[in-house]
Amino acid sequence: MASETLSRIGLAGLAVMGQNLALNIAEKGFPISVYNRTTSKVDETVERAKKEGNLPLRGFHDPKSFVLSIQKPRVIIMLVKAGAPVDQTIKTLSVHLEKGDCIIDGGNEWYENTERREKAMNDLGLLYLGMGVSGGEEGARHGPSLMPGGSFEAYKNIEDILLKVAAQVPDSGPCVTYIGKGGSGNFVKMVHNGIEYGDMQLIAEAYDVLKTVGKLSNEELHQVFAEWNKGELLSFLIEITADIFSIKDDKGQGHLVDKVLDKTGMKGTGKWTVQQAAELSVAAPTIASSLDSRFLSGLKDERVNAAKIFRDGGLADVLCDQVVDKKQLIDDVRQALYASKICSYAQGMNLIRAKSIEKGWDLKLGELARIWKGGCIIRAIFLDRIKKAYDRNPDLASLLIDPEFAKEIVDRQSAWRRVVSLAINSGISTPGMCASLAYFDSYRRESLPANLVQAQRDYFGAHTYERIDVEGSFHTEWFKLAKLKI
Ligand code: 2AM
Repeated sequence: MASETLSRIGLAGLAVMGQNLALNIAEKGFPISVYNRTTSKVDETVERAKKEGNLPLRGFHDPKSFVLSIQKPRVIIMLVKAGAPVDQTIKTLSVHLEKGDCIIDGGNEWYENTERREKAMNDLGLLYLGMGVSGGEEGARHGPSLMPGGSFEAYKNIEDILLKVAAQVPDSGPCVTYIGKGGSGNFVKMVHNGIEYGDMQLIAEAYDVLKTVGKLSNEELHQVFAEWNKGELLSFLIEITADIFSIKDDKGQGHLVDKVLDKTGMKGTGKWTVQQAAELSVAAPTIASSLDSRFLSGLKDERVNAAKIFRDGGLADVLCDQVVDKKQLIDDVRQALYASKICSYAQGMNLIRAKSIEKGWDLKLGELARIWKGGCIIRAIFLDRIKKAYDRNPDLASLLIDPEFAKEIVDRQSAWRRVVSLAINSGISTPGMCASLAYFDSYRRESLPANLVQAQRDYFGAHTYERIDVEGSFHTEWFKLAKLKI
């Protein structure tokens, strides 16, 4: 095949994300070959490429001709289900690849799988990248946020493509950067998803307080969120939330949101984030509370039963019948949401930093905030502030103590406490907002009651303790002393 007829890049795996990313790459002027195990999806993609402007995309039904249609060094992006399908696809493709060629996994893969595969590929003389892709269908088609990690050489081979296909943010550039070595791209994407869980939970709590305590209608909620989307909370998630409140039910009366079953699904990256937080001994209570909330949401039948038991037992929803000043409540909830969000991002960023230190990845937290400003689900104006905080001080121990964020929290803390207190007194759970506030209240205190826990540990387990006034490690026979006193 003459080199001018070869494609610049290949993409295997043509489900929603794969199809859209392939069309995006083709639209940016990079001839692309595509392949999928089930060939009907190949034909579907070729049809779409024709319809969407005769884009330079060619489909292949067999892996060999697919691989051979790509110019060397070959680069193939793979967007198949994480886990075993990735291994199977690598096997299918790699037999036709040659030294210096590269496979990029664009799925939500566990970072250690990427590291294992990178090693195995290296042994064959092949390069490997694990690339987080965020932005859903729309992002993949028109500009996602890309988080590539692994072989730097492989990254350099396709940097020109990635810079063009990624979301473009004015004054901030394309939403892609080389993340770091090994599985760092997947890890960062995983934490991004954990942060996304936190954001969605906090927004849901704001909705619950406004709806259940403030008695706001869906029309009012639509207006409130649309208004919030003009200020400090401006973000994709607030925008889509405003939209959701405006949609009428197509199968009956009222709004569709009220007909959606209150059970949240999940695919695993949030759980991984919380597991990693525990592994690394990093507190991430807001993200953990969002995961717990999804678990509890899944217990619909149990909750229906429990609601009946407590209603029959006399605990009715009367708690929610407090009279509140709507305007004040809306303003307070906005501030509580913003302050809670700062704490959630502080947790996510510290988790990434802890992993970066453990693995020697040398990740740049400010750069991550920058590439999340567009394309991805957590895109928000607020990320610019995070980037600036790390620009001011790359070694910032926590976003909470950046002078600007510290001031923002202090300015909002009265409203934040009012909302959380009101929710607690009304019997409305706000686990994310409460977790964020408790995180802040623990972090900002010079002294915690941990002295007592350490004393207990020394009492029953001789675990020793340190003193505030004398260096060293101490043990006390607490039991004997207590008995002597009697
Ligand atoms: P399919 O269309 O042939 O099912 C998301 O499910 C994507 O992963 C689809 O493109 C799907 O291909 C692909 N996929 C899932 N399991 C796979 C496997 N074992 N081998 C190759 N591709 C697979």
